[in-house]
Amino acid sequence: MNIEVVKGDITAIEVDAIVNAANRQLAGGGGVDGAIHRAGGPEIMAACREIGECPTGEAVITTGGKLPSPYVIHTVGPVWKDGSQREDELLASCYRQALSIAEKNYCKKVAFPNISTGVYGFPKQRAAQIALDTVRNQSGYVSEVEEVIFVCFDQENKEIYDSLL
Ligand code: AR6
Repeated sequence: MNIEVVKGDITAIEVDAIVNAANRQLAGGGGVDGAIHRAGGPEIMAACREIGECPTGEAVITTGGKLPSPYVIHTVGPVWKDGSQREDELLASCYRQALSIAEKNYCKKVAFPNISTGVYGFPKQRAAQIALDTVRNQSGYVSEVEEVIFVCFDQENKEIYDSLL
């Protein structure tokens, strides 16, 4: 599996599936979630309403609506408290579950945002290490997924990912 890091807006990227950092209600919100729903149009929200909710650490898939990528995989990251609330495990689960859904839908290229590192307050360095370790560990189990792109929106995350890679 090829792993790449870019800086930019995930809604502008053309892959098979982009991942959304959603909330459990799949209700839309700010950050990357807001950007994805704005750019993809109402079809994505309609599909989310049909699904209902998504527990923390799990993932669901919808159309990408008007986005350049045909699918959005919505995953719900943990809210950071103090590290003792299974935050690491739940964040790793987001990456694992999203990759597993990508695999089932024959997605070759998947783009991830830096889940939980915005409003949900997960420490960025710690989140990046978990993201990279989890994706690398899963690469042996997902044969359809050939490329994972980490799309960093802020410079700090981009520098962290570059240094870890
Ligand atoms: N493309 C890529 N990354 C982005 C973009 C974008 N267009 N916009 C922001 N980011 P956040 P969370 C980065 O807050 O912490 C929402 O309201 C951002 O810089 O979007 O998982 C949901 O509805 C940060 O590094 O998600 C939930 O309620 C990363 O995306 C809640 O926020 C994640 O920040 C989820 O919080």
